[in-house]
Amino acid sequence: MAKKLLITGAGGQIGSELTLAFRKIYGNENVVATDLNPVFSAEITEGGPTDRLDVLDRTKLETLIDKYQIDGIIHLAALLSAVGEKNPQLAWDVNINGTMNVLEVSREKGIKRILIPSSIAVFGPTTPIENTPQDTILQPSTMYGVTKVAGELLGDYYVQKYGMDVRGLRYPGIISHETLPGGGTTDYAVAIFYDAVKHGKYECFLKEDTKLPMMYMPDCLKATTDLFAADFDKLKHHAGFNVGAFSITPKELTESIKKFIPNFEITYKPDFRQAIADSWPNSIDDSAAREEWGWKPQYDLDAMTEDMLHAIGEKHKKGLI
Ligand code: NAD
Ligand code: AKB
Repeated sequence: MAKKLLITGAGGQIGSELTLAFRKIYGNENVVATDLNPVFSAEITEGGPTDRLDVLDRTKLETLIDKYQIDGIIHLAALLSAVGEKNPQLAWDVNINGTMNVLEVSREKGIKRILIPSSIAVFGPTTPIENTPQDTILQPSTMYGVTKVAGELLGDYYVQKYGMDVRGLRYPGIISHETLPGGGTTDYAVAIFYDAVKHGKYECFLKEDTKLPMMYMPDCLKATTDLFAADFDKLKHHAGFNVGAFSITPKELTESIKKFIPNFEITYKPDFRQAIADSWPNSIDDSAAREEWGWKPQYDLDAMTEDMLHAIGEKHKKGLI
């Protein structure tokens, strides 16, 4: 079992909270937060080690592994779907070459456990859209999806070829209130809450009936730390576990927000992200994750909405947003 962890891309939407979740379990001093742009919250900076790391800089990765005696890596650094479509070459470079650096350096240095998140973006227009199976067609239509499929295949290859312990899970859209999302297609489901609290209205870049799988951050943190801790011998899959929580359309999310802010108004102005969303599943079959490492989400739509509106409302009252 790995004891000293390094997290790449730790300043992002997920890393900014996942770092603290891992520190709670493994100890503050034992989780090193790194990012290309190492601007972390005070809680992360004051609580434990931080460093600058560009995942394309293999030498620096080696140096940090030696410096902190790292034996586990959570590799979050990536470009997401919408920013990836604006700069596909950079998305390929960071997502593929960054992942190869992490895997190769891990192989050379005998890293005990590596977790690399994947995404529902591995699926595409030819994938069954409802209750998308664990093992199914992976023919994505975005560069982000292409890199995530390759990342899963590489992870599984390193397990088979070198006997390494590489794991990953296909996150749905993650909804949270600490750090803003970094440029994905599911970002509307975060932006809608900020605009609901601040302005009472929101202009959505997806159509009202676009159904996508989503998950609230506390469930994302639990899924990730649970998979990282799971017994290797019980895993039949490795680098790409489906994990589901709830599936929603912008219209359904609006109805949920209206239970708390009755006058909330939404308008729709779909842009290039609509085609990306249309290529992704409506819902996910996560029975393999449930069977192999006990996955079970806790938040449904209304529980998430209530929590999000409360947290963002508090930020608004304090003048932070
Ligand atoms: P994010 O965009 O919020 O954060 C990514 C971080 O990576 C940023 O802090 C950025 O500075 C950093 N980064 C970019 N290039 C880098 C480089 N060359 N070297 C080091 N760091 C670099 O992303 P996120 O939402 O926190 O996603 C984390 C992981 O989870 C990614 O692999 C992503 O594909 C996956 N994921 C996220 C979601 C979601 O809804 N947030 C859904 C599915 C999968
Ligand atoms: C995105 O929309 O790109 C991400 C994801 C589902 O991978 N949130």
